[in-house]
Amino acid sequence: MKKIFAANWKLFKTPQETRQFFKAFKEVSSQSTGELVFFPSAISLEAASQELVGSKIKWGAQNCYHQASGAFTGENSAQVVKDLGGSYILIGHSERRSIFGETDTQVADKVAFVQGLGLTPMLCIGETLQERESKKTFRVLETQLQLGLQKADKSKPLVIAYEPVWAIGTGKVATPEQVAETHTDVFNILKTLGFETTPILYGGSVKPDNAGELIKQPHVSGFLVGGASLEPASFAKIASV
Ligand code: G2H
Repeated sequence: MKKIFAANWKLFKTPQETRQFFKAFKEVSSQSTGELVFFPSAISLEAASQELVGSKIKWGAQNCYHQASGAFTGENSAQVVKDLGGSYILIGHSERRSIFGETDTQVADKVAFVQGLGLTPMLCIGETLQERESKKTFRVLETQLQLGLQKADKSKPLVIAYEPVWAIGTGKVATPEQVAETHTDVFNILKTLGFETTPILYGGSVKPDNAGELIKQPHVSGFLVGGASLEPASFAKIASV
């Protein structure tokens, strides 16, 4: 299966910086045989869509509402992402859950809505440090997947991103052993739920110098990269492992 290398730009990069990134990235990215996906911030999506016309590089939004349009002030429309040529929507990132209070029920509605539009949801799951230390990791991931996928269509594309919350933007990457063990758990949970062919990405402080080891671990189908995706050469290196 083709590896997936996804870039989560969070609230970084203006439209102009987005255009500059892609001009530089196209020069350095030819080594990657994987599927490349970018998640710019909402206001830079149109710039990305214009820069990527005719390219194999995919893109999408970091969040959406579970309806296409209406009186939902401040929300993003996945329908508009689709109309602009986007392919993916990131759903349930830990920052959405912890800062904006997004629940598993909302996540489930978004996953179903995005699949219904013909886009691919990239559903993020992960445990906090406290949950890991109190040996609740498996249960937390199982609950997030059971609830988040309760309305999902098994016949439609879906990607899972496992991101331990304690490894996000902290520089504390999970060890290869932790990644192997937890990705195997996620795979087994997905299998029980009937989603055994779903790619499982790892995210959390992935860098050019740790990507090579992490990609070799069982059930690691690629990466979701934050900080190290903001610079073209750095992300191109990660996407070439
Ligand atoms: C986790 C990740 C990207 P970073 O949020 O989703 O960010 O690679 O900076 O830890």
